[in-house]
Amino acid sequence: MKADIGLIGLAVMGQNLALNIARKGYSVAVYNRTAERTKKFVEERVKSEKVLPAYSIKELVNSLSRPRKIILMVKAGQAVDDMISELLPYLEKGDLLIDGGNSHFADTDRRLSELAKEGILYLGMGVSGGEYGALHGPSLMPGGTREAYSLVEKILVEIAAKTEDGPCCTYVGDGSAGHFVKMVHNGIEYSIMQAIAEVYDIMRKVMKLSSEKIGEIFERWNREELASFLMEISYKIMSWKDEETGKPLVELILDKAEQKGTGKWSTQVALDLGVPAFSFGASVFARAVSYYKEERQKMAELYKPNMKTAENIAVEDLKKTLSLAYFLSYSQGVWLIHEASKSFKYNVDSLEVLRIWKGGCIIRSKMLDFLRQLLKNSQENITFLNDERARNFVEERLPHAIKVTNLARSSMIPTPSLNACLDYLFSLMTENLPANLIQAQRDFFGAHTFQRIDKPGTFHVEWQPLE
Ligand code: NBP
Repeated sequence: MKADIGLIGLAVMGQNLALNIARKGYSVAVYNRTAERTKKFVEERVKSEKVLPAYSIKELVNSLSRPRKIILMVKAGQAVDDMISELLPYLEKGDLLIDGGNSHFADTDRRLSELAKEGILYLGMGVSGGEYGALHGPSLMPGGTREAYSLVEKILVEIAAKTEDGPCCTYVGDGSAGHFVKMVHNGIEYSIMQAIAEVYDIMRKVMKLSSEKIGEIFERWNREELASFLMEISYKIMSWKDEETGKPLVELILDKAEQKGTGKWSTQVALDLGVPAFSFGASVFARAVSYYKEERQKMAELYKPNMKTAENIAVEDLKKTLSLAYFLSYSQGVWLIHEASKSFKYNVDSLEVLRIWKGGCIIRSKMLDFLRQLLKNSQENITFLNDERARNFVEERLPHAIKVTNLARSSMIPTPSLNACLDYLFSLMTENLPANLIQAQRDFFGAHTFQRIDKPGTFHVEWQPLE
C-alpha cells in the first residue's frame, strides 16, 4: 500500500501536522534530514500505522501514491530550495510539492515558475496555529494553481480547524497568494500583540494593577468584544506562577522580544505597495527597540521617566482602546492584501480570508464576524471604515483611545502600536493633510512639480533664483 501523502521536516510543526493527517485516516510517509529526529518521533509520539517513517528521500518518494503529494515543513529559506533540489530527480510530471513553511512570497513565486518548467505542481501554503493548531486543526492558506489545490483539497479541508462558517481552509489565490496572506496575518498579529502589551504596560505602571488582577480583567474581556486567541493566551499568561519563586512568571521574563521576519516583510511590502500599514511598522520597531536592554537601562537612569498616576482612567477606557486597535490592525492588513491582489494578480477573496482566519490561527477573534458583515455589505470597503456601522463602532471607542494615549504620553509610556493605529485612522479621516507643504518643499529643492486645487495641470515655481 502506498501512502496518501508525504511530509518532510519533523520539527514541531511537521510532527503535529503529520499526526493530524493520520488521525483523519490518511496514511502519511514522513522524512526528516536528521534521521535521529524521525526515530525519536516514531518512538515517542506515533501510535498509528498511518504514519510511515522513511530514511531517505528516495524511500519517501517511492512510498507515495501517484501523483505524489509532499508537504515541506522545513525552515524557511535555503532549506526549502535544498529539499526541492534533492527531491527533483525522483519526481515525475504532475507530482505536487506544498511548502507549508513561512516562506517569503517572492521565493514562492520563483519556485513556482522554476518547478512549472519541470512539470511539477507547487502550492505555497500559509499554516497558522502553532504546534497546537497543527495537531488539532490549523488555519490553512494555500495558494498556487487551482489544479494543484484540487489534488489535496480534501485532505487539507479535513485537517483544518472548523467553525460554524466551515473549515478554515480555502484556495486563497494564484501564485504566492497563500504565503502573502499568511505574511499579512503575521503583520496583523504583531500589531495586535503589541497593542495588548501596551495596554498591559499602562495597567501595571499607571494603574498599579497586579499581574493577577490584569489576568482577571483580560479573562473578562475575552468573554466580551475582545474574545480572541491572543486575549485568551494573555490572560492565561498573567495568571501563570513560576514554580521556583511562586511569582507570576511574566514578571520574571526579560523584556527583549525576538522576531523571525514575517512582521518585517509585511511592513516592507506595505512600503513597496504604498499601503499605510502604520502599526505594522511601529510594532516591528517596538520589538527592535526592546532588544536594546542595556542602552535603555542607562537612559532610564539618565532621564528618569516621570510616571503620572491614573486620575480618571478606567478599565473600560482600555478595553475600548484595544478593541479599536484590533479593528484598525485588521483594516491595514486587509487593505494590504487587496492592493497586493491587484498588483500581483492574486485574485484573493478577502471575505474568504476573513472566514478562514476565524478558527485555528493566531489572529482568530470574535471581531472577524463584524468585519465580514462590513465587507459583505460592500466588497469595495477594504478598510472596513467606509460604513455607518463602522463609523458608530469607531466613534464609540475613539474618545477612550484618545484618553488612553494622552495618558500614556503624559506618563512617558511608549504606545507605538496604539498611536500608529490612531494616526492611520486620523490620516484617513482628514480631508486636508499637510502634504501640500511637502509638495511645495519637493518642488522648491528638486523641481518635482505640484498640482493645484484651483485649476488642473502640473506646476513648477522658481522658488529661488538659480544665479
Ligand atoms: P523550524 O523552522 O525550526 O525548522 C526545522 C526543520 O527544518 C527541521 O525538520 C530541520 O531538519 C529542517 N531543516 C533545516 Br533547519 N535545514 C534543512 C535543510 N537544509 N534541508 C532539510 N531540512 C532542513 O521548524 P518548525 O518550527 O516546525 O517550522 C517549520 C516551518 O513552519 C517554518 O517555515 C516555520 O516558519 C513555519 N511555521 C512555524 C510555526 C511555529 O509555531 N513554529 C507556525 C507557523 C509556521 P533537521 O532536524 O535535520 O535539523
